[in-house]
Amino acid sequence: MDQIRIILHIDMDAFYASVEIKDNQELKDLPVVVGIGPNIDNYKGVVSTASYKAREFGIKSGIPLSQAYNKNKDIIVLPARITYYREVSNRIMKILKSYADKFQQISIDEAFIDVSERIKNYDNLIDLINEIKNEIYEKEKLTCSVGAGPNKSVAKIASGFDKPSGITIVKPDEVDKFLNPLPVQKIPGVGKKTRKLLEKNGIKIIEDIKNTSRAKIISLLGKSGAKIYDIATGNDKSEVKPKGPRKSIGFIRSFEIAVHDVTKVYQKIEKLSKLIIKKLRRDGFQFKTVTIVIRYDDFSHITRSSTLGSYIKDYKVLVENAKELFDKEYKGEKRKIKRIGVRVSNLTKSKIKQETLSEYFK
Ligand code: TTP
Ligand code: MG
Repeated sequence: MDQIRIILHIDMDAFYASVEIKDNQELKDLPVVVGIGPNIDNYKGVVSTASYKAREFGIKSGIPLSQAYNKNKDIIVLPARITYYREVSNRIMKILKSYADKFQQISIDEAFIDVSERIKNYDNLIDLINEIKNEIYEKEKLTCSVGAGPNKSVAKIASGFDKPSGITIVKPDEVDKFLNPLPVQKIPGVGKKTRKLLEKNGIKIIEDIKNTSRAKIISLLGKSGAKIYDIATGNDKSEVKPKGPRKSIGFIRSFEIAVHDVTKVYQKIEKLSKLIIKKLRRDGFQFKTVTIVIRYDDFSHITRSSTLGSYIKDYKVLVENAKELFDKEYKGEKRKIKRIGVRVSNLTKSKIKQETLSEYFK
């Protein structure tokens, strides 16, 4: 028999907003919104997240700030400080790692930890979860919600079950009872489109998936159907695994004032390419694919890539390719540029011993 697994999913509550509130207690219990966009003081941009107070008015991630303002004229909009949130996140992840047999970060504010080895059964799990929550709260003054179960999807669904600051433990023999009544969109990966498709076939809750054959679900949803069926039936076997090898290296920078001047963009491309080569050399990689990201002053953005004939770690080749991609895209374009990014991917470990960096910055 397979060993019973104990997997936790930890998700910080209203993460960006909570970080802002902990730094300014006067904001506690107020409808706080963290905004991202060109001019958030005038409600131009989007809501990255909303405090739980703001959520009472229907304000949520992804809606325009103007819409949030219409829902509640008293909202307090704060600019996102992503670098700072990342620092806080890194410290939280370090705490989580210290409790884990296996650890997998999923996003800036959520992670899975497998604790099957150190806990062995579900009886004392609540103590461990409280210990984790307390340590995070003591050190960072932030709350999180925790879900626990015998597989990753059950843990993930469970962490969202009792937010904010909830703990939901689903023991192996409770999985069916827990999953059955939930709407299908609770399954990670089931978005609007899939939900509609399932609904059209009379499948609304997870129990309905179970009462349909695996083959039928696959014929409806294609490849992802197999995974969705397995999750619905409590058979998600995927492992908590640490982040895989690095897939890309890239940097993105903003212009203080949007530009139309190509030489200014070139200068940025050169700067970003130097940073990339520096990191590439330090980590011992070569690349094959070059990508640029352009964000215009109207907030739209495009991504363009080209793949070279062989693996390269050369600064000049990178700059030339990035500029070429840029030229192709920007020729005749009237809009100004607000942000430019360069990224290399398709990485392989470089076999040649690391040479001095200065060579690449001549
Ligand atoms: P989430 O964990 O999805 O949301 P949350 O932590 O704000 O709230 P919850 O209590 O429901 O977990 O996302 C984590 C952070 O990622 C969030 O604080 C802000 C950012 N984010 C965006 O910038 N845009 C988005 O559309 C979403 C969903 C999140
Ligand atoms: Mg969260």
